[in-house]
Amino acid sequence: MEYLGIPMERVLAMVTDADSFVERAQDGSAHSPYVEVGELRQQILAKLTYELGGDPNWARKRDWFVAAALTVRDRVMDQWRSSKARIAEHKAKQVYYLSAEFLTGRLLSEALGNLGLTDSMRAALADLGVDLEQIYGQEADPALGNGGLGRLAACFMESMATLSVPAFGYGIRYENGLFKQVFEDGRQFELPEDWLSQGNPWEFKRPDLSYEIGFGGEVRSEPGADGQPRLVWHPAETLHAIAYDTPVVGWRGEQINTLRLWSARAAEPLRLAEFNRGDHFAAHADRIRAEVISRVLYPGDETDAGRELRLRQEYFFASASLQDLLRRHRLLHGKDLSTLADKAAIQLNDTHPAIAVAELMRLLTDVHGMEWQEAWRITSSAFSYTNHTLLPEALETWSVAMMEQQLPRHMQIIYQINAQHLEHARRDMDASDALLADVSLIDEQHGRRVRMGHLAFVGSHKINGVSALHTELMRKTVFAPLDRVCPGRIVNKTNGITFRRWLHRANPGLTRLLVEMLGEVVLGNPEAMQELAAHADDSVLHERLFAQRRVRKQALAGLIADQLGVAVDPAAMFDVQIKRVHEYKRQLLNILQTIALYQAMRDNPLGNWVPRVKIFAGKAAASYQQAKLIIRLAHDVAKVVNNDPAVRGLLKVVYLANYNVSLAEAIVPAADVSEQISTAGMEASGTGNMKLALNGALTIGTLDGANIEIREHVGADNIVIFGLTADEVAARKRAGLVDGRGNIAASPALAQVIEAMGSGVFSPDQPDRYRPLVDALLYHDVFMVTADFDAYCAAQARLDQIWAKPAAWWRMSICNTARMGWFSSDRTIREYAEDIWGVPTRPL
Ligand code: 26V
Repeated sequence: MEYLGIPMERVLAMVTDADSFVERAQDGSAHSPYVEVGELRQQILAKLTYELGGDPNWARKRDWFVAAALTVRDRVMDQWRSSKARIAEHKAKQVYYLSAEFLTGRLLSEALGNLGLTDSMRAALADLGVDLEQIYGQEADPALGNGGLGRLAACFMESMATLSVPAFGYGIRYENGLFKQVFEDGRQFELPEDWLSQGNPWEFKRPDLSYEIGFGGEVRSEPGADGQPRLVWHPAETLHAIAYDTPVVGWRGEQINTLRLWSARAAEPLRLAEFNRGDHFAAHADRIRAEVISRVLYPGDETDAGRELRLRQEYFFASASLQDLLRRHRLLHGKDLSTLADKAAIQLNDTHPAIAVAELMRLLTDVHGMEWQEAWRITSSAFSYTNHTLLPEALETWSVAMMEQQLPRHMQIIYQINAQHLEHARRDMDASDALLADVSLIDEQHGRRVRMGHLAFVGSHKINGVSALHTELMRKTVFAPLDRVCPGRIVNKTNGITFRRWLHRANPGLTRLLVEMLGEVVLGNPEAMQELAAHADDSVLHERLFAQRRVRKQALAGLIADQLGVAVDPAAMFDVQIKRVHEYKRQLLNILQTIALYQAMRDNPLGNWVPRVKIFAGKAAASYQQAKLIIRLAHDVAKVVNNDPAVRGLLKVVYLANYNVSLAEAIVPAADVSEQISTAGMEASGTGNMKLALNGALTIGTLDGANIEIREHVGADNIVIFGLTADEVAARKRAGLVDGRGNIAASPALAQVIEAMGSGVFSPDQPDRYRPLVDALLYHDVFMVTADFDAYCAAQARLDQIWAKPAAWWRMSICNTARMGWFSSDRTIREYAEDIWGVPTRPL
């Protein structure tokens, strides 16, 4: 086999192990963490022997992983302490990032990479007969998030440390993260995830950092110290939040921040009276009720079940985090809380921590005796809120009845906030009754519910969307009424990703090439990658990029073979859609096009088809039946297509199980095509789109979320855009144009696809299996799948044409990598720091 006339062996030989290259470049920096390999080896052995009670002759890979992690952790400790000391000394303003989800991914390679220790660690382990790459695989990938929102929080934590922004991440230490996904006959099943079962070498339990969290009970009017009556909350139930800290290592390890996750503990370990009576269940009932709060991550279900537990989770971590940051404030800046907003910027990652607005008011007024107006000034200056979705089902509301029952004092405070907010709207902004109903914190239409997005909005000085389009839609739709009565608060902060994880570590080969061609400057300043575009037509560069990609595709092909037993050709186009499964993300559109391609191949078996592998990965919420059916369809189509000799292996479909950060790290550098095909107006931003484009995949996408800004940066010639715009989608929905039958009748290809699906071609054992999907397409196609189908197929054909001309393909790929620098989360964090938080960042 050859490429551009060069034998494949030579092409592959151009690829060298590049980790070390990147790191040697890092070692040249001001902070040189060069460490004797021998010293590391000694420390690893000491950890293995004295901390794990192991024996180097018998140690398992897991033991070596833990020993290596503990060794790295020791090196982090001094920097961590000095980071904390620096903050105390400078009395610096701090960022508190409150998020129900942090999808950190594995930490060993990140810590090693950011400390510049990968090479030394590899050598030290090699001396001990251990392979570092295999050790990486021993680390559990903490699935403490559902998807984009959680991963964004992790990228932000890394960028804040890198830019020396003093920050705490506050969240929940779920004992069971997002479910583990397995397939049986193409059906998704959920198994409990168990990331802590073998221990977690990165975390420090802080039993000294424990706060009381109350629930329920009543509010009584009692005389205060001054004899005046005051409202006092007497919770019926009290439990404890205990801190577990994980260091967050920034690039080159200068600033170490803290991810502080809360775990719930019962106030009393057991009720002795019940135990002695022999009722062992009752003896433990309180403990179970308390500790279930940090037991499991909600998988974003739309079910009602467990709503109360979800509210308890949200209040639990919001309250613990605020009590903790107030304690820090008093410790560092004295008892005067009037300066709180000068020293603390509190970011609400979506509405999950929004109850914090009412909780801070309670703490400042009820507990610390501050005047209401002063407390409100501080609260609304300290908080800011990021919205991540406009989907109505994801906008949180809580029934007033449940709030009154669980958090009676907070309900009163919310009424009081609402009263002053509505008064302002009426008096100062001349709001009509209709507008007042729209901006009220209480939704009276659906049985009296508290609108948490409204609470977060009203309690914040800045509210941001996560892409230009999303922010515009926030202003025009969901938050239009609030924008009228509180104008100027909505700002845009387009998302970003940390290049350390998603380029330097996920794709060291490509990184090496970039450094070699453009210098080390690209590591600290990704905008410098722009220079690469000057080489977009360099055929030698094309060959080298091809070689890098090929290596990653071979590795992914190996993974696919191992997991699914399906052989895929690394020479084929790897066409990738990896994300949560949701109707708006339109995996179904991709599958329908796959079926159309399959049918065309069967009709013309000797056609000059571009070989393709359709690669899917992603989880559906456990209760989301339509999404689960889409997953099953992908499997059923795979079974038919992969086993049909008529397509001669030119089309393969694979669905990889249990998508998570680690799997993404394996897929992203191996992708040729990135599917970003959501119904326009529905994907707030997307961040997978950024990871894939950065690594040189060509995007096929709609004008949605950050795709629009990706197009602006990489250039319209270097991305394949198709489909209805957000305005067009909105107009169709307004006109009630959601009947797919017209679109299907107008498209012979689509009609044939739907006919096959509906008649059981892919489910001969159950011909009506896909009736719910077909019916939705025919009669209620709110996601515009049928409307966009032909345009999507034409866009896919364009990709085929480009693929046939490798020089054109690689030119486009280079322009993508070169111009994605702006999407670094360092840029995003600098914008938050400057426009929202008012904290300085260091230059890199
Ligand atoms: C909602 C719920 C509802 C209750 C149970 C748990 C749960 C968990 C998450 C959510 C909302 C998820 C919102 C989200 O992940 N949005 C994504 O945020 C990304 C980062 O800004 C963005 O790139 C994606 O476009 C957006 O879908």
